[in-house]
Amino acid sequence: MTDEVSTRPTEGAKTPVGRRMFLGLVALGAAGVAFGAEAQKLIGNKLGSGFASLLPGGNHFRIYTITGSYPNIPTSKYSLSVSGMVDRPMTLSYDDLRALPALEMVKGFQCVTGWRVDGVSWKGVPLAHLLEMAGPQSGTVAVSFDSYDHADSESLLLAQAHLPDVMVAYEMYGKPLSREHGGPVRLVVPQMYGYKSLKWLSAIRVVNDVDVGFWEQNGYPQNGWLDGSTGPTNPDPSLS
Ligand SMILES: Nc1nc2c(c(=O)[nH]1)N[C@H]1C(S)=C(S)[C@@H](COP(=O)(O)O)O[C@H]1N2
Ligand SMILES: [Mo]
Repeated sequence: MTDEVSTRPTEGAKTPVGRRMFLGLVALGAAGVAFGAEAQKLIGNKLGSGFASLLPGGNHFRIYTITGSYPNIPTSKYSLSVSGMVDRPMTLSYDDLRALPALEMVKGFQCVTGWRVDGVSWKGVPLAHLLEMAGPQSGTVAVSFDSYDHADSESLLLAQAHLPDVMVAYEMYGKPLSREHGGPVRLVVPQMYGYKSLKWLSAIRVVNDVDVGFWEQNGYPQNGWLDGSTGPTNPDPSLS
């Protein structure tokens, strides 16, 4: 338990400012349960791109890991399962993924703790394409994501998961995605805060209920829209 508490703010473990901001955000997140959209707006204002400019060392990534280490998965051993309530469950190898029609995009990346990186180029497969291949069954509402770190987890509403820029990425800046950044394969959700972009992606599961992910259990909003981005949101106010 002690270990759990100390690993919670790991998002900012290497950046003391980030750690303080994280703890502040947990408080704001708790307020979010009570005040919903208002609190989320407050989070956006306090920690949005404007705030990022006040932090030292802008425009570069911080490397985050809940566990304190990075899973080591050779591409030859990598596999991604797409399962749950789907008509065609599948397991894809790294080569399978690379053989699918690829999407390339350049997007900003922003963490709730305030840092932001502009112009990040990614290459991968649109999540919508994988979902189409697997065939979500009727009555399903969300997609859950698991990590090879066995610690982080995330989820998106099915409608959010179908946004055209939500990507299962295997390249960053024109090179194979590095281990630190979640390689061989991570999720990238450019219109939401960075915590939604789960690293070391191991499984995609189509489900009929929202699984509350790691960061959400620690106070981050389920709908992690960046300031200025909106889209389908969960109607359950406790998951706003
Ligand atoms: N598996 C896993 N994925 C993760 C995290 C993590 O700790 N573990 N941190 C999240 C957070 S809070 C952010 S801001 C981004 C940071 O991505 P980076 O480590 O590539 O900079 O990864 C997200 N995905
Ligand atoms: Mo983050």
